Order: sequence, then structure tokens, then C-alpha cells
Amino acid sequence: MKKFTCADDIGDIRSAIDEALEIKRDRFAHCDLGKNRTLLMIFFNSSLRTRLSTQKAAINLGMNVIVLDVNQGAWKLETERGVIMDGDKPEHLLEAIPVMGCYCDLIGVRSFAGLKDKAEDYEERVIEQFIRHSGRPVFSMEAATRHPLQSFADLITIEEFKTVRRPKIVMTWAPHPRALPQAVPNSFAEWINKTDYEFVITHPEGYELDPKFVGRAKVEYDRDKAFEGADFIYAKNWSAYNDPNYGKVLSTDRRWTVDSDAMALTDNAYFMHCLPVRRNMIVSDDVIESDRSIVIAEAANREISAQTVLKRFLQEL
Ligand code: AN0
Ligand code: CP
Repeated sequence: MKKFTCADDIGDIRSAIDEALEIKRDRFAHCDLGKNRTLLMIFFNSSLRTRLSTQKAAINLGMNVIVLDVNQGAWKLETERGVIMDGDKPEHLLEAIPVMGCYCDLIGVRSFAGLKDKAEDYEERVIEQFIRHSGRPVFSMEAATRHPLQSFADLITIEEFKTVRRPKIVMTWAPHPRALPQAVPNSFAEWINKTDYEFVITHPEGYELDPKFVGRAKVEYDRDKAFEGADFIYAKNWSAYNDPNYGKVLSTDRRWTVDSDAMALTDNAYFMHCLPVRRNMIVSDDVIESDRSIVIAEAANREISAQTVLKRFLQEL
């Protein structure tokens, strides 16, 4: 693996999940694989789970880890080529990236969508520059359009909790006060589309995702209908994708909050969310606290998805 930014980079999904479950059974089995290897994690945006779980995964493999919060203590970085740098940014990404590459064997990058310029976001300008200029293998810790370590952990979690071979998975939009990227729902759809699970996406009109990610999913605008017979409810907010509303909040309608009445329509479904989650916007207190909520197990599997990906990189270094 030279990079890990999308579902295709992991290859066969069945063998990836099997490898992850094997790692989960003994997460210290490869504790020497990362000896004298250094992981550099670069954060352009905040994180709790990704930061901790990826660092823990690297430690399980015997790696050294360096973490840089670009917005805390580093020089402000210019990202556009051709800019006359007479403003507040003393360093250009085009020098910073190869310099970062000098100090490590592997680089993880978190860089969210700006939600202003759709072309810029969907070209994945920041992480693509790391891939091109760092001289190191690069993996996404959530980039502009995808969050593959999250989706991989989601699939591992579904594999652990499903009781039928082909569960019905429903991804539902839910309200949120601020504009959020489409990365998590895009990526979840991309990974679920690699399985043969029944897959339904439900959202208010105007929240259609890029058809490239929706793929074979059935889009159902009637949320109650979508929830019928569901085995897993995957809640997430995202901002509008389609022009002219790209990156905008079109609705904060709390009838879309996942509450116990909505969950009662399902086939006793499990509730999933990548976290962080705003209670009583996305999901009611009672649903997230119920015994059908598997959000903590899902977060725990972030260590496992990260370790599987890091192990594959290390084996090829
Ligand atoms: C981010 C998002 O929606 O992409 C990160 C989720 C893992 N969420 C927030 O910014 C609240
Ligand atoms: N789910 C997830 O990626 O969480 P963080 O933003 O806290 O890393």
C-alpha cells in the first residue's frame, strides 16, 4: 500500500475485516514490526478519537509517534502556489511537506473540507500534495471527501454485531447547527457499497450526496419508510453537496433527530454514529444511552482499523 485515502486502497474487504479481527484477538502480536519506525500525524483540524486511536495503534506495533497540530505552534502555512507571500503566512506547504517527510517513515493527515470551493475540496488538494511531495506513504485521518479509517472501523463493528448475513443498513441525515463536511457519509457509503448488505440512505430533499458515493444505495426521502426493518441506523449530519448550496445548512429540522419513536420503526436496530455527536440534535439521550447504542464499541474499533492499515504499511516499508 502506497497510500490509504479511499476504500479501494484496502483491496478485498473480506480479507481486510478478517485481518482486523485477528489483530483484535491479539493486538500485540506484531509489537516489533514498527521498531525504529516513526509515524508523523499532522492535524489541520481538531480530533479526539483519531488522534488517540491511531497513536495507540502505532504503539501496539512498536512505532515511535510524532504529532503536529498545525494550528498550535507551527508556522501558518500558505497552500496556494503563485501567491505573493506578503501576508500572515511565513511558510509554504510545498517546503513544509518534504521537510516533514524527512523526519518520519509514514504520514497521517487530517485536513477537512473548507466547504467554500467544491472543486478544491473534491480534488483533495491538501492530502494530494502530501502524497506528491512528502516522499512517504500517506494515509487519511479524514480528508476533504472521505474518512476511511472511520468507515473501516464501522464495517468491523457491523461484522461483530450483525445477526443476519445480509443486514439492512440505513444511513440517515440528522440535524446539526453548523455546516459539516460530506466526508463521513461519502466514505461510509463507499465502504458499504463494497459489501452486499442492503443499503438505504435517507435525508431531506436538497441533501443529495455525490452519486459517485451513493452508488447502489436506495435513496428514500421518507425517513419512517427507510427505518422500517433496519438492522443498523447510522446517523450523521452533512451539509449540502449540490450547487448552488454547496457547504450550506439547509435545515435543522429536529423531526430528523433519531429518537425512540424513530428507532421503534426498525427491527430493533443498533444505533451507530462516528462521534463526536450533539445530543438531542442528532440523537436523543435515551437512544444513545440505550443498550442498542454501539457508539463506544464503534469508537474502540478505530484502534483496530488504524492498526490494520499501519501494519500493512509497515510490512511494505
Ligand atoms: C467532523 C465531520 O463531520 O466531518 C468530524 C467527524 C469525525 N465533525 C465535526 O466537525 C463535529
Ligand atoms: N470519529 C472521529 O474521527 O472522531 P475525531 O474527530 O474525534 O477524531
